[in-house]
This record gives sequence, C-alpha cells and structure tokens, in this order.
Amino acid sequence: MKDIFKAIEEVAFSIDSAIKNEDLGYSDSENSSGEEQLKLDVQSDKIIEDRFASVSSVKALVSEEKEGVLEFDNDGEYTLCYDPLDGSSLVDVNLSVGSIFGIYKGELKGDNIVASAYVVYGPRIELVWVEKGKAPILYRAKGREFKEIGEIKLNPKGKLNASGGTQQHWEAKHKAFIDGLFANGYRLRYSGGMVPDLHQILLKGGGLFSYPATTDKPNGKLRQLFEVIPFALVYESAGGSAIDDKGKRLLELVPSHPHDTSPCFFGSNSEIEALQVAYGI
Ligand code: P6P
Repeated sequence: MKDIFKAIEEVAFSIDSAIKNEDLGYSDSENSSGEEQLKLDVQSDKIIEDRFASVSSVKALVSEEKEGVLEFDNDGEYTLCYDPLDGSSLVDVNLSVGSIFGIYKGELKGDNIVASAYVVYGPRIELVWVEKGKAPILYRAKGREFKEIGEIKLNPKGKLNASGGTQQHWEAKHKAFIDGLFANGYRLRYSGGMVPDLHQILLKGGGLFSYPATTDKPNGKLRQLFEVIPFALVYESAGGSAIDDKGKRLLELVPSHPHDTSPCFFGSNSEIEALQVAYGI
C-alpha cells in the first residue's frame, strides 16, 4: 500500500493548493446526497480520481461526491472510498477542512477496511495513516514533503466534547448525556468539520465526538464508507472506541448502499462506556 500512501501525500498538496488559490463558488451540480457542490468539491474529487488512475493496486474508486463505482482496468486488489473535501463549506470562513480515505479489500463493509487515512488542511497540512493491526501514524508537511511525527495514542479518558447535530433534534437521552459531560467539566470543541474535530480529540488528550441519530436525521448524517468506518479504524487503532447508537462497533457496519449513513460515536474508552450506560446499550 506504499503506492496508495504516496498518492495521498501528492493529492494532499494539490488539494491544499486548490483551497488556497481557487474559486470558492458553488458549482451547478449536487452530490449523491443531494448537497450542493462547491467547485472545490468537484476539483478535489478530480484531483484524486486523476492521481489514483495510475495507482496499480487500486482497482476502483467510490467517491462521496459521485454516484456509483469507477472501475479501473488493472489487477488491483483495493477499492478506495473517499470524501475528497469534507466540510468544504467551512473554507469560505477560513476554517480547517479535510480529506478522508478508506482502503477496502473485497466487499465494501467495515470488516474489510485494511487501512485508512485523512488529511487536515489547516495552518499546517497534517496526514494520519493507519493500517489494520498497527497504531495510527501522524505526518506533518514540511515544504513539499511529509515528515513522520509519531504514533497517535488516545488517553483512556479525555476532556473534549464534540457534540454534532442540531440540538433541537437530539433525543432526550442524548441531550441528558451531553449536558452531563459539560456538567463534569468537559469543554466544547466543535467546528462542524469532522476531520479537524476528530483530529483535535486524538491529539489533545481524548474525549468524545458524537453525531447521533436525530429526529431530522434518524440514520445520522455521516457516511459509513467514506467517513465513519475510516475514522473508526483510526480511533480503535489509537486505543479508543467507535460505536453506533445500538452499541455496535462501527467497524462491523455493512452498508446496503455506498452512501448510507450511521449515527456515530468516537472517543476514549471512558467516554464511550459512559455513553453505553446512558443509552442502555
Ligand atoms: P452539523 C460537514 O458538512 C459534515 O459532513 C462533517 O464534516 C461534520 O462533522 C458534520 O457535517 C457537521 O454537521 O449538522 O453538526 O453541522
């Protein structure tokens, strides 16, 4: 998978350049989830598609920005499922955004993810890469190269609380649980960008990221293949936990459609255990 890692390094610099220099306007199209696409969404997706067309170990691409599967004519063994620019609507207020990559072997489901990566486009470009069975590794851009910084390990208990979703649509048990964390001194850290919000918890001592089932989004908002399962591999590999609202490991999800979503909770073990008690799961 070294060829995949190298391609992700290269597209990270290209997308970062597009963020900093290209038009922020809306395109005249929608993605598969019916969301209006920014020109940056479309451009980031093309950067990834063009680069991975020459990665011989990748036989197909599935993008959050497009319907269907793009098959390549090669003997590759992996399928790359990716969100090219998650949280792209935050670019026009100069907040950090990210790209998310899930590398799958075989059927597209949680059990079959073999590696994942994400890139954070912020004051610095940072990249986290994880292979199943190993610890996540943090890399930081210096000039036009990524330098390895070290392994990421989640503390058993943290102090940050990233509580997603519209609060007026939270279920009562979720609101009571989140209010309880704040009553116990947890600090709100939520930008509306999944990548920087989850990255911050990983690097700043742990805590909880939650995007629950809500009355307006009963299956949650975040996509299983492109966002939820890749980050579940990162969090479990860092020593934390990642579950849905029924207590199922997110790495056991089996999407019935490539754009299926799931309620999701990522965090240090202490906070996930507290959630399980509060939810009775
Ligand atoms: P809400 C960005 O649009 C995104 O897909 C994720 O990056 C982020 O975690 C979530 O939506 C934010 O959603 O409903 O809390 O604004």
